Amino acid sequence: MRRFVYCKVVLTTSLVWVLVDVFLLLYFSECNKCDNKKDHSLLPALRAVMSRTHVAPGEMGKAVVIPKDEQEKMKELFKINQFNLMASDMIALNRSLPDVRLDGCKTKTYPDDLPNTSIVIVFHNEAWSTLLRTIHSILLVDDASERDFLKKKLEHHVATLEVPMRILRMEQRSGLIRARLRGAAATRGQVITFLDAHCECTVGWLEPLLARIKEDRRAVVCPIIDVISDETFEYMAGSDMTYGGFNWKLNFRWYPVPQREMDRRKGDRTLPVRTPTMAGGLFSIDRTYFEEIGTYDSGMDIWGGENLEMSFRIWQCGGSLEIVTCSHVGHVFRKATPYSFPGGTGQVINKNNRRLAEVWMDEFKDFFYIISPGVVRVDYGDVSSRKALRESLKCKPFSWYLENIYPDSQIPRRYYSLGEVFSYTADKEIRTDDLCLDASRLNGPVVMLKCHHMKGNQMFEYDAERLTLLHVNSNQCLDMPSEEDKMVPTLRDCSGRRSQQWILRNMTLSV
Ligand code: UD2
Ligand code: MN
Repeated sequence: MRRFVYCKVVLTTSLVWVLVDVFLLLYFSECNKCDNKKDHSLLPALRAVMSRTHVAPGEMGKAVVIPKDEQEKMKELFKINQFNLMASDMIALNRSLPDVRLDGCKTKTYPDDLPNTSIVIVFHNEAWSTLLRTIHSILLVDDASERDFLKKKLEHHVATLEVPMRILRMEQRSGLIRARLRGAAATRGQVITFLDAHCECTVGWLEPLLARIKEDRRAVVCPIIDVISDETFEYMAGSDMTYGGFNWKLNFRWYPVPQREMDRRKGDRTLPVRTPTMAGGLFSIDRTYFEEIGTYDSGMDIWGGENLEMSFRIWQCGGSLEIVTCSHVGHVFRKATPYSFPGGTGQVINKNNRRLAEVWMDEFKDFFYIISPGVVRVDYGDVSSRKALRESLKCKPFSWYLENIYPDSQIPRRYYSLGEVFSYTADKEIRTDDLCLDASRLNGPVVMLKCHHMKGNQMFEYDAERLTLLHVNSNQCLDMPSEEDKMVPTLRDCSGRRSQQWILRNMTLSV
């Protein structure tokens, strides 16, 4: 079944018309559980909460606490979407949220002739209240300015608007990547803004995104993603001091913004952060640039991988990916997925990851294959058209990306060897993902600890003739485990014994 929601909202500010095309690309499968109208009257819970707080639940982004006697029902309802549906349903669709921006953002001004944007929201079995709150907050967003006449007056104006909405239904479950492609193809705005279906936009979220694209059409921009608690729907500001990375398993991860990026911005935290990767759900991109850079890989199924694929592609092919720290949008982060993955979760994600590794990562894909050995058996289909895209856009190699965009990556740009388990890096660490072999005691066992990049206890010197790994700090050699070491490799005085000889595989640099 296909259903598309299209709604067009025209908002006026004093000087400009802001045109917002809101597209909702919906996917529904036959599903009885997703009908939230089934018998779960919220009245008792609502009354209890309101009598305690005197304000409507969730206002100003506050947590909703469900009374004790409703908690059984709450737990039941949680399973439908993997978030607290009871709390969500109690919160107004246009609840108020705190202004969580940095002070320096509140006084920024933007050009009057910002590009307009279409907003594409794909969803599969989304809850009614979270979806509507997403749409509603988009409308609120556009009255983002702090001018008085844009408050009550505009609210009344919006209430009188005829909001045409188009709903497209995908014929079959297509996954978020192909659903977004479908939505994007139907947009007419100068910019496309993608959102998940359980978001809440805060004051002033859109202008800084559009302004950055106006400055540079090859900038792909993300807001700071604030956290809406899956348990209480409390709204919590995300940090401007984290940016996107990934580990050897190709999981997206947040990491602290490194000093070099703070320095580049001369310490001004209101300036966009250049981020190696994006979370994937919330971003704006110039519509023609989206086409030019190869939209998405339509060979990817259901969920996962498209965010890294797009991140690598943007950087390697001449664009930039940024977190615009003056823009805040909330998102309900869930601990588990509420919907099925036809074909199996692992299978789907591994297939998508293989596609991106094969096309974009060059020899560095081996880090992914080494940490998840089973993956090489997953069929990833045909990637020849994506390789041709990379060719035609004359994109840079992955080593360039690691060196220039993501030098703090868990994947070392320079390494001597990549064996069955570990890599031996140019920094002389013996490393797997973000863990390094570490020894702190003479004659002691080695352990895996978080890599600290300070050499010290994590530095091993390889001697290619004697085949030894010398732990420089202790001047001892890495020795094979024996019974009494409980099978853990140990440091011992260097003796030249066979048990101290290590062969590094696939040497790429000479030690
Ligand atoms: C994150 C992203 C998400 C996507 C995903 C990797 C954020 C906040 N979210 O996971 O956008 O990049 O990583 O793929 O950055 N959906 C469909 N059809 C499906 C499955 C999902 O339309 O078959 C919709 C779903 O209803 C939601 C959106 O796609 O609106 C993203 O799915 P999610 O919320 O489960 O993903 P999330 O936030 O865990
Ligand atoms: Mn989501």
